Amino acid sequence: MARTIWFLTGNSGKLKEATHHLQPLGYEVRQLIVEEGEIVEPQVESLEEVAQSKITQALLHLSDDQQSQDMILVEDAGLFVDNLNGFPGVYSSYVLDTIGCKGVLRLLEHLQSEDTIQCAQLRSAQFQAVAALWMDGEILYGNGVCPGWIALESSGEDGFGFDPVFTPNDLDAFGEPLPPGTYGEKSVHGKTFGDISLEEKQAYSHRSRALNDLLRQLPSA
Ligand code: ITT
Repeated sequence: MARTIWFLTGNSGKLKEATHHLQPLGYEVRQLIVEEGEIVEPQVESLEEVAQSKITQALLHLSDDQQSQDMILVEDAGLFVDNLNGFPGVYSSYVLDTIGCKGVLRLLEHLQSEDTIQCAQLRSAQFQAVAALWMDGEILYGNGVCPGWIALESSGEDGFGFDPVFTPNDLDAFGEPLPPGTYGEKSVHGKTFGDISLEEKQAYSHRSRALNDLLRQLPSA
């Protein structure tokens, strides 16, 4: 019988992505639905600490039987802008809800250059993701990074969150990200995540990388 993984998330896109990765390995992914406001996102320094706290809170929603047989998955992500010392980072959801993409663009208004490469370097940023899986009393962590830069203006209707202002770096032939300004086998040609399809985004996605990192540590069900 497939072992159940309870995924604590309010984001249906994330649920779909995790099912896509974990079902072929013999796991059944189910959404752990918790009433709004019941899960508190702690004000801590790292994505791993946020994930750990969410797992502790999620455990309270599983019965003893479920705790002995099932697993819990959480994922946390954020946008880290180098010239803002990593802000908004762990505060990404809050910053998106308050100042939004426009506010982030305004914070970087003084960082511009006619030279595209220099501009990308001045405005460099990365999405980071942590996928954490609780199993048999222990937590496994997977990490994923997507380096890129903050565009000069918002663009595109696809995606969510900071997608309309984020352009990922090119990838090499092995799918690994290159430094800003380096041409690679795969490129969005200066478009933002908001301009490309979800399928195309997968190749660059911090979340896919974090899940794959986790899967490498996981025994087959
Ligand atoms: P949970 O219910 O699972 O917590 P969430 O939608 O709150 O899902 P995260 O905590 O993973 O999402 O991400 C925090 C914020 O970071 C999220 O609100 C977005 O603003 C931003 N973010 C994360 N990944 C992103 C991506 O791929 N594209 C654009 N913005 C992203």
